[in-house]
Amino acid sequence: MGSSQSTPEFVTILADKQVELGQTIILRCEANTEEFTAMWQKNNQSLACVQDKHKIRQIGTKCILEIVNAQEGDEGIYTLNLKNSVGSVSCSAKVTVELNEWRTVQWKQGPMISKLKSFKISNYKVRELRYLLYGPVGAGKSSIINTIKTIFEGRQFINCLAAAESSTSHTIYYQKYSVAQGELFPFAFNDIMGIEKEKCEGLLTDDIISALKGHVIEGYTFNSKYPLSEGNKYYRDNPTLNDTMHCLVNIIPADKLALIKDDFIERMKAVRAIASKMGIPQVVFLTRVDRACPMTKANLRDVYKSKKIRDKMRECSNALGVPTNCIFPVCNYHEETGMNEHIMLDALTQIVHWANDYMTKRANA
Ligand SMILES: Nc1nc2c(ncn2[C@@H]2O[C@H](COP(=O)(O)OP(=O)(O)OP(=O)(O)O)[C@@H](O)[C@H]2O)c(=O)[nH]1
Ligand SMILES: [Mg+2]
Repeated sequence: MGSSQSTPEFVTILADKQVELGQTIILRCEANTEEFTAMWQKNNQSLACVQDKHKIRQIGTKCILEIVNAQEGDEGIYTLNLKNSVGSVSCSAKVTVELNEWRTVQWKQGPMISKLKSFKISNYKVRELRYLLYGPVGAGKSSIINTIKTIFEGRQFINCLAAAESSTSHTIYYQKYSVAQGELFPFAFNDIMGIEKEKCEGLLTDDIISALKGHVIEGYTFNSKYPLSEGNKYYRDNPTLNDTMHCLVNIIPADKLALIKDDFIERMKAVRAIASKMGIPQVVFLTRVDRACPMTKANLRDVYKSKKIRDKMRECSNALGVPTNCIFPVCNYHEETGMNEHIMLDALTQIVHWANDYMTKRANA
């Protein structure tokens, strides 16, 4: 009379798993009875078992799911449901598959700095390769200069005032920042007023183009209503190769990519189109990666293993039309992150060559 069966219960539950690409994922748990039917699900759908990939086993009260050769597509929430005639019970676990490093970096700071310091610009008349940093307000333009100067000059540099979070541009003067330690390093940066969110005011596209061409003289205060024009004392009529920019560096905050996309991308694209016409190399520095990815924040060396950052780079590439090999995730010096030279040095090592190639082409034109 009646059944002695009761709803199955878990004695041990599934544990979250983090594995490396290619490893075997083993999910296991144990019930208090053998009398149940087990059903595995992935992301709330019945698990579609693939031969030689998924192995489902039940050994007495134990349930095991093995997934061999872990790939990104194997990530998800796995649920095991145990059911008998009386009732059912389920438990879930998250599976994460770590990527291999998708960009290799030389993690030795000393040789990277020496190489950059001894880099010879191919035209002796050009003292520094010039980089124009351009991007939305608060993207981290000033912080990039501070970080670079701190790395190369060996002390924390804060002259290039980095702003507290705000929606209006903190940098309003056009300034050149050289880098020197005894002698000059072969690169200099111009930090320009950001593009502002509200009413899309801020730096006019015409001014950015003038800056790229070397017409803007340092000390000029940008005016969001009127572009700099000939006749102004800050307008350089005949810029030389020392005045023109040799590389456009678009600065995009990784943690705010979704927010800026609609508002600014069209403007940035317009500037890019003109820079392309001029043949100027263009790259993207994806800043604030520590804010966009907790794994990267915990260890900046994991930046090139982070799926979040890789996806941000793809998103950025699609939005701006810049190939991903020209996008560099960087992290600026910040009280939360401390110093983080390697990824910045890696980015610089790449872009000095591209700027030098452009300058050489211009010199020979
Ligand atoms: N956590 C973190 N914070 C950053 C990073 N880069 C910049 N910040 C912070 O973001 C804020 C804005 O940085 P700025 O360097 O002033 O940005 P900007 O692009 O020069 O801004 P405007 O001159 O106003 O256009 C500051 O509070 C910085 O400390 C980064 O890589 N990580
Ligand atoms: Mg600034």
